[in-house]
Amino acid sequence: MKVDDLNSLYVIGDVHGCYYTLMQLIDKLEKDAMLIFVGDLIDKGNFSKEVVEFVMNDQHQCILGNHEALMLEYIEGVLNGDKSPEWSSKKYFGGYKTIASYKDDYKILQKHMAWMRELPRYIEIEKFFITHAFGLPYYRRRDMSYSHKALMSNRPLDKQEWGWDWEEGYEVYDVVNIYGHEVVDEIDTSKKQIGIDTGCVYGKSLSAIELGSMKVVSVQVDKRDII
Ligand SMILES: [Mn+2]
Repeated sequence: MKVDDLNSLYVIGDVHGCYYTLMQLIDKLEKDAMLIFVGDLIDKGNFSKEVVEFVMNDQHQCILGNHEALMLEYIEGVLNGDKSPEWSSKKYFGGYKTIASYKDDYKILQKHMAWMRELPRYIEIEKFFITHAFGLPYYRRRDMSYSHKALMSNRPLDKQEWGWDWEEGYEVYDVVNIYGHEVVDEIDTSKKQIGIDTGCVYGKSLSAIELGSMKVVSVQVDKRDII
C-alpha cells in the first residue's frame, strides 16, 4: 500500500464491539486521519454490528482478525450443517454478543460477512508490517496460505503453540511489525514488534499509533460498551 504521508495515519488496536470507545478515540484524532484497524472488530463487547458498519461505510482499512475468521467459519458452517455453533455459545469467544448485536438484521449480517471475506491478512506501508497477531516470525512466508492462521493467532509468549516454526533471524528484519491480538499493559514503540491491543473490552483502553511520529493516543473504555 502506498501513502503520501505517514502523519495522521493511525493503526488502531482490537475494538471488540466497543463502539462508544472507538468514537471517543476518533474524536481525539485529526479530522482527516486515515485509519487502519488490526482486526477483531467484533465479539465480547456490546456493539459489534455498529463497529463493523462504521469501519466498512467509512472505507477504513482493516485486517482480518481471528474473531472475524471464527464468525465466518461458524456461521457458514452452521448454515451448511457441518459445524456446532461453538463460536456463538462458548462464553470465551464472545460471539453470542455479536449475534445479539445483529438481532434479526440478517441483511446487514450478510453484507458484513461479504466484506469480511475480502479482508487482507496483512498490510505493508514502507517499513511497517501490520498484522492481527505477532506476524514478524512469519514475514518471509507472509503470502503462503499456510501462514494465514499464524498471522491471526501467533503470540510473542506462545512459543509452544505457535513458535515451533518461527523464522530464524526475524529479530533483525528491516521491518517494524505492528499488531494486536495479545493484550499489552503499555505500548513500547522502541521495539521492532509493537503490540497495540491495550484491552479495552477487558475494562482497559483502546489505542491508536500514528506511523509518522509513533505517538500513541488512548482512551479508557466507555462502560456502555461492556456492561
Ligand atoms: Mn485476536
